[in-house]
Amino acid sequence: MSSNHYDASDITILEGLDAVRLRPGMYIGSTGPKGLHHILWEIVDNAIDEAANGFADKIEVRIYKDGSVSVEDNGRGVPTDIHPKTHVSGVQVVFTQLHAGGKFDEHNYSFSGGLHGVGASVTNALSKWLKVRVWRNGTTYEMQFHSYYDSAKKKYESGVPAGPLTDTREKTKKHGTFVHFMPDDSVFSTVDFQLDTVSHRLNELAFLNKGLTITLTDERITRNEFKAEGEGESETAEQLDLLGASEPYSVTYCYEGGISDFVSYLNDGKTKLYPKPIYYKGEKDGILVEFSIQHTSEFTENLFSFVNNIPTPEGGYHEMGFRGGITRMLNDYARDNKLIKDKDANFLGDDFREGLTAVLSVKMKNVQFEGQTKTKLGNPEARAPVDSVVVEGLRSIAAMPAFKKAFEEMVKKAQSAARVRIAARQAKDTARAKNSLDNLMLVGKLAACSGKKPELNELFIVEGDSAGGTAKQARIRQFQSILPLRGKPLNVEKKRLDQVLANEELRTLISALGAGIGNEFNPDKLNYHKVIILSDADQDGFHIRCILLTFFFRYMRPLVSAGHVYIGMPPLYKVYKQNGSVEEYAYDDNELQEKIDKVGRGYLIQRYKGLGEMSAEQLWETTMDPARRNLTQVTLEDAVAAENMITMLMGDKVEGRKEFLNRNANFNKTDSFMDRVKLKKEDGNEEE
Ligand code: TSJ
Repeated sequence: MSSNHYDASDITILEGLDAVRLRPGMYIGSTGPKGLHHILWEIVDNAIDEAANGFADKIEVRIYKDGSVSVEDNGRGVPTDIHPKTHVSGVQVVFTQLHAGGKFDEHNYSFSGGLHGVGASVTNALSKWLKVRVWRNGTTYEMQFHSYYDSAKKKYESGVPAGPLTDTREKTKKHGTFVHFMPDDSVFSTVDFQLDTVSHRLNELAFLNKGLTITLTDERITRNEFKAEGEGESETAEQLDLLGASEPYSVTYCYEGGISDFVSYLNDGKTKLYPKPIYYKGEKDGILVEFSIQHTSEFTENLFSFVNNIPTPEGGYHEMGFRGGITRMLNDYARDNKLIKDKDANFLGDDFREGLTAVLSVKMKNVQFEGQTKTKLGNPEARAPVDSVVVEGLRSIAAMPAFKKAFEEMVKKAQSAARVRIAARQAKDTARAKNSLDNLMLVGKLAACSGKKPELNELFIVEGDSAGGTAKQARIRQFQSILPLRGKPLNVEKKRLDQVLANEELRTLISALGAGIGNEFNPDKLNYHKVIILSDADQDGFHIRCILLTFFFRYMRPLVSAGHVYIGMPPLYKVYKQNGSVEEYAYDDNELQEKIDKVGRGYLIQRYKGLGEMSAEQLWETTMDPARRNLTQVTLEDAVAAENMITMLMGDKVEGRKEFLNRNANFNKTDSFMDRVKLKKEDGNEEE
């Protein structure tokens, strides 16, 4: 009857995995590209934990030609001994029990949880097959799982062990874990791992885990093919051989400086106020706090925060603690050093944050993520410990002679920021007064909707008066507002708030949105929950889109991080028949071919050079009708990439821009700020 016992425990285990397959969204958010990558991150997180505990310093990720992926670390190896209660190996537990993570790591330093942290069993449940190899105790263990349709039982079996964990008797000194799996194409809408998504995230993880070496190899593409994408030309055959260019594309990330290198990377191409980023790591009340800062000559704040290695673009209590700590310490420092007169007021936090680039990485248990995109830390208990570690860290660094100059520069910058703040306040009051006078004029520009529910309302920012006019005719007045833009708005990169407010086009936009600007931006006051940029699919249109995104990113970041910004995608072509019997729209060249094939003989093609060429009816059915249009949401999933892109595209550092555009022109993906902007670069344009 002992085999019965085994079966029984086996069945409960399988029921767990069946639940995952039944409702994958509950465990990984979606079955789209995000969900697909999620099951890879589940595995990577396990290896990262092992590294964070100090048992591994190398992680290798490999994407194979058949679309499968593997992750290997050089840690202790997943425990292989038989669990006394369940009578199965540790490896089997990890891959067949939901949330098995906690079983082994009670005594370890593990902060998995939150967005990821559903466990490796979820990856197993959603894979066609999964193979594990563990090097441990001087030998090599192997185990396999698979998922298949059982026609006798008329149901899907998920993540079933093909056999028990076996000792292959292959002696080795090696230790570590290797997991190789094939995502199930009957679960996911796409099983195509995106090289740029995977490499961005691994790069980020390398920054966040100082000294950890992460290698990514993509066997689907050679080094030369990768290079050619970036440069538009390739080497001769002999040159290729010398470079090993026919080898698979491979990249290694390792940062001895950790998040301090991260800050240097973010500030690449900017003018720094002091040469080296400041770095500190401390712990308080069970919360680990690591931060690095460096000021530049720019005017906006750039804080990239993470909780348990997960980006938190919507901020939260850790950011509040961080900002509070900086303000408190620097005001104290300024007073102690007589940089503020006894009778003068303290600096405001904003003054210290002008031109600040910072990375904050917090590690804690029981994280609560909140916000529109669940990327905001909702644990109030994080605030005070972060604040106090920041104060303690900055104090100890300020006491070091080598950093004296840096702190003096910070206060100097704050002094100039404070001066401008006072001037800007006056400019803003004028702008406000002017705006109220302008309101009548504004009505002329903005065709406001009649509905009063911001969550339903949409604001279309349309390039050009003529397209603006068409959009006004096409819209549904109840919930769609149209704001036509005359010419190009001001490029706000490197502009101060007072200069931004002096620009009429942007003022109109700010007042239409109704939520303020800069640090006073309040998303609760927004008049529109969808802000849709509608520009032509040409160079100028791309540039206008970049300018608007830069404006939102620099001065209304919560608008972007909460997912309120969208890019409207007008079609590039219409394929039709003379007699009017067929009309098909195509949004890119591939689709054009599809539509031509679909329409058959005797078709005509119209190429739209701009929105202005469309009739109201065409604009409505292709671009504005919620049921048929093709909107792309701009999100801050990759705020770091967005930051780099903006510095590169919109700033004054020209070098690198062309290569950057070429490199990114071929990716055609769906959900980050970058990608949106990448779409337009289809023609490989450099603007300006
Ligand atoms: F979860 C997983 F199986 F998918 C996976 C786990 C995948 C990969 C690539 C690595 C790992 C992993 C797990 N690497 N290292 C570990 N370590 C343990 O599981 C481990 C080893 C020893 C002990 C111990 O207390 O002796 C504890 C743990 C958690």
